[in-house]
Amino acid sequence: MKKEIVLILLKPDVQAKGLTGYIIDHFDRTGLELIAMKIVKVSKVLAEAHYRHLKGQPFFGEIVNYLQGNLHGRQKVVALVYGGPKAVSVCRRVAGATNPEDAHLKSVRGSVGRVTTKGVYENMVHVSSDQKEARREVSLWFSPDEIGKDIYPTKIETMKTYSKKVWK
Ligand code: DAT
Ligand code: MG
Repeated sequence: MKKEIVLILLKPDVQAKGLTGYIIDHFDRTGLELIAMKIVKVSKVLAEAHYRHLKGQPFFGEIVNYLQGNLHGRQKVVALVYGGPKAVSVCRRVAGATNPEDAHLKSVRGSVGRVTTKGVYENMVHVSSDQKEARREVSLWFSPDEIGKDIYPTKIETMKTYSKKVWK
């Protein structure tokens, strides 16, 4: 069976509620391969790029705010890449429906998500919707050398001037 790749994000309320391990456990128990994982501080630019296809929706500002952690005082997201047969549909089932009130009760969103009185879907996880989106999202959140295997084509770029933060 053809293997798929999926990007999962644990949104900042997952850490604020102490549910990081609980939620990763749900995805891990699927038997899919955990390919990469890291913690990311989410800039506005990154959050807007992630949700760029939803620009123009009335809730765009709120979901960018939510992903950045501005609603929960934790400016961090856990990003994971899983791979395996039917990874997208398997992980979307684990996550549950977009609106936590519609999500089945044993799903992540159905069990620990909520809709705020302001109407924000605090649905705790992002899961890629298809293989095209997964590639765009994984490329946005991870560099090739953060992923142990070549899941997408890479190239070598030689920089003339290059500076980066290193340990003192
Ligand atoms: P999903 O995250 O299930 O793939 P999506 O990609 O359509 O859903 O939307 C991205 C996020 O935007 C979603 O996680 C929650 C928010 N959202 C979507 N539809 C919404 C709505 N009608 N009202 C409020 N927030 C919404
Ligand atoms: Mg989506």
